[in-house]
Amino acid sequence: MTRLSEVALAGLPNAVERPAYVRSAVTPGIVHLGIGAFHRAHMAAYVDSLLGADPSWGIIGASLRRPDTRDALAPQDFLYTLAVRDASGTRCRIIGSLLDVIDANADREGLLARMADPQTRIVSLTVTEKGYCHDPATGALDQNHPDIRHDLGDPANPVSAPGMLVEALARRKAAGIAPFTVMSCDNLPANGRTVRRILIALARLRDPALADWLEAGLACPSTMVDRIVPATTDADRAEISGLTGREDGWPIVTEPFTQWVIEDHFPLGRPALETVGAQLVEDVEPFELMKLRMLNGSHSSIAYLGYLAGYQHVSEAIADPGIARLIHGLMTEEVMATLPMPRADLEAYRDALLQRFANPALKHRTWQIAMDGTQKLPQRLLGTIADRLAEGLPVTRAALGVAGWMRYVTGIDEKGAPIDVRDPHAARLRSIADAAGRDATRLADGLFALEEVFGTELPQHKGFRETVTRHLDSLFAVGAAETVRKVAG
Ligand code: CS2
Repeated sequence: MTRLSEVALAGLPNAVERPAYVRSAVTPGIVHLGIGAFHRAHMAAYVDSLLGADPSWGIIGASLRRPDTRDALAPQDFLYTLAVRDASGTRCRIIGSLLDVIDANADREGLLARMADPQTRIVSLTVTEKGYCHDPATGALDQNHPDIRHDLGDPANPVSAPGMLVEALARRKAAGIAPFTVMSCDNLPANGRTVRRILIALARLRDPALADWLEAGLACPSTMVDRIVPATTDADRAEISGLTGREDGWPIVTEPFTQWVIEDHFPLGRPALETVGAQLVEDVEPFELMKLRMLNGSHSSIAYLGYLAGYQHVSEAIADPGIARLIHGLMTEEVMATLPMPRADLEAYRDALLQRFANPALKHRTWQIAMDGTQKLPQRLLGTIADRLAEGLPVTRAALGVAGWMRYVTGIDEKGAPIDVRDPHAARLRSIADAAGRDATRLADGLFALEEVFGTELPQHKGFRETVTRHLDSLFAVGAAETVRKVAG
């Protein structure tokens, strides 16, 4: 079968959408760090929609860890297929906004030079929660993170995303070029403020004058990003090739829904994203809080409890009436009261989420969402819990999500089979779990002591500890499906 490429765009089936602009006229204006599936289904698609009107915002992607995206896309001129899928079928679109992918490990200088180039006006990021090298409970830079220690020792050859950004910004300062705008597109609370705090803290450890320069001129608009993008499978590849008649080294599958809310603060300019469906607003934080607590809080709860109950995919887990009731109740009875939006809007948002989770065509693995729990729990579940406890309100369902995580990280499922627990702190989780065995109190105590996850205040709340421990005990005794039924009512 012919490989997808510029030349092979000719002759694609009519149903396949393709770039509506002359690709050779596109120039790079954006560098994107973390060129994974999410970015390629989200921001790259928005940018693709506007390059016809303004070709100055092409994207240069960068992988900080692995060469696999570059290897897959270079032979096809960095084109790829975005397949939008629901129960009614699959629609394919070829995305052309990605002009190149730099593998940072192979060409660190090339990447830094590209970021320092005046043509680059925005550096955006999807490096996942752990890529920020911060303390998830406080949002502060983790100065003891091995990558940060490396980057402080050898600032010109950074390995972390913050180190890369600060070095590129230092080069711009030295050359008299204004800072690029840093746009985080990760699921972190106040992601703009958070990345700004981290970058300035790191710069200050290197060079106070650099930190002052950034304080004065670095713009980091916050964003709320939303689109569900499961990892691509071999079955996806086969289906997509069948539809396009082209071999694609790494197509992406996603849902029809997409949302992007962006704070409008781009001193060096920005693409007209409002013309292609993004919402540009003054203050993103209420949207972010809503999305993290409603969508991602539900997602993580479904992931841990659903995995333990034996469900491989979100759509199967949410088809279980107990899980559906739990998640409906979590959003309605526990999360909504912590959010500033009108109740009716939140109910409509909840109903749309339940439908999106049920999309049977997506095959979103519970295991995928279960990854990196130590980095995700604070903003997804613990924020809701802290706000409610401060008001003296119950947290039964959210606490079950936390207990589900605790049970999951023991690394042994309900049938006694091993769980592949992926987390930057996997080894610590493992040793806490091994020491506790199936003793719920010991396990909960051991995990509550992880300050970077739970902070210092939450673990002191006796009622919360007891609720989580009781749920955890039940998860050990009767399993996830039965515990969920009991708690969901
Ligand atoms: C998911 C998110 O993997 C996860 O942790 O909860 O990637 C989720 O699918 C997106 O945030 C949806 O916008």
